[in-house]
Amino acid sequence: MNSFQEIKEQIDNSKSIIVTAHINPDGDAIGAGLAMTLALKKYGKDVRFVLQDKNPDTTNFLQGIELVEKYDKNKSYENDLTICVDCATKERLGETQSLLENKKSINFDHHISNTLYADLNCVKNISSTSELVYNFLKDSDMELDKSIGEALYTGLVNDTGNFQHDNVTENTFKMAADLKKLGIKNSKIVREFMNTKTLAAIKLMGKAMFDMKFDENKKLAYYFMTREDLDMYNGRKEDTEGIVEKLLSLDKAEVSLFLREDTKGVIKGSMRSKHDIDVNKIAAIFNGGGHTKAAGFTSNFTGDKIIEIVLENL
Ligand SMILES: [Mn+2]
Repeated sequence: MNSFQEIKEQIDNSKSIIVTAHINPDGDAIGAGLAMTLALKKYGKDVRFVLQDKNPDTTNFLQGIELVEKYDKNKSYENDLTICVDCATKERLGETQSLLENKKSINFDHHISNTLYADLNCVKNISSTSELVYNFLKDSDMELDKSIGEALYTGLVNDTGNFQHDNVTENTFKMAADLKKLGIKNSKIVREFMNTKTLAAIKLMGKAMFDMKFDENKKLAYYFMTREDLDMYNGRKEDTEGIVEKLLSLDKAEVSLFLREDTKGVIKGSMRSKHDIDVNKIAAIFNGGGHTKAAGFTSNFTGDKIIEIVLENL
């Protein structure tokens, strides 16, 4: 693992930097990536924020979000350093993994399943990549401002479920206090980012809750959302945010599984755990990963087959 100092030196020695993050970016990927981009800009660096996929609409309120560029494989990118945030494997970068070829690379992440794929790796078991990036920026004496603070706070809210998970430490609260001092509006961020839903998202949540299943033996609450379900409400992937957490709220559930058919034959799985069940291990069966209490995977098996395998392994 590389120190903040080594990473800072690499940044200082680079002329042109691209920050990137995982496909289907969530609030932490956007928060950490945007904060890094804005802070390096402020520091005087030539820096761009390039992603395979668009940022979720719930992050449109962030100042500087227009800096997000969609990766274009027909363009050549002349940067000499690529910084990856919140991305456990090279593959999860999607198309932007080509930005690691023939360039120096840095990997900032908090997933325990991280494969340390970059030249310099900074991976820590911490609430969020946003907390890690914050620690790095502070350690490097880089100046923060309200826009950077709001990006970082969005990442914290995303990965801690607005400060309700076990991954929140004393340091996470200290960071939040410091961001508040920068003038961030925490209630605005939570409303815009977490508590604003599309009609499709509300309908799909309702459908999932109505049709969910519970396995008494394995204490698994689960739901498989087919492509037809999604299409019925013109739902997009991001309209299913929060369903896996809601499934886990069932009193008797210890673990939850949400399956979503992204395209015919390709299913995205998300899992959450209340206490001791390690869902990172279950996700690994499908070559996925994440954290012990929150993990995900993508599979070509049928929904029924995935449910069967998960139940067998619980
Ligand atoms: Mn994260």
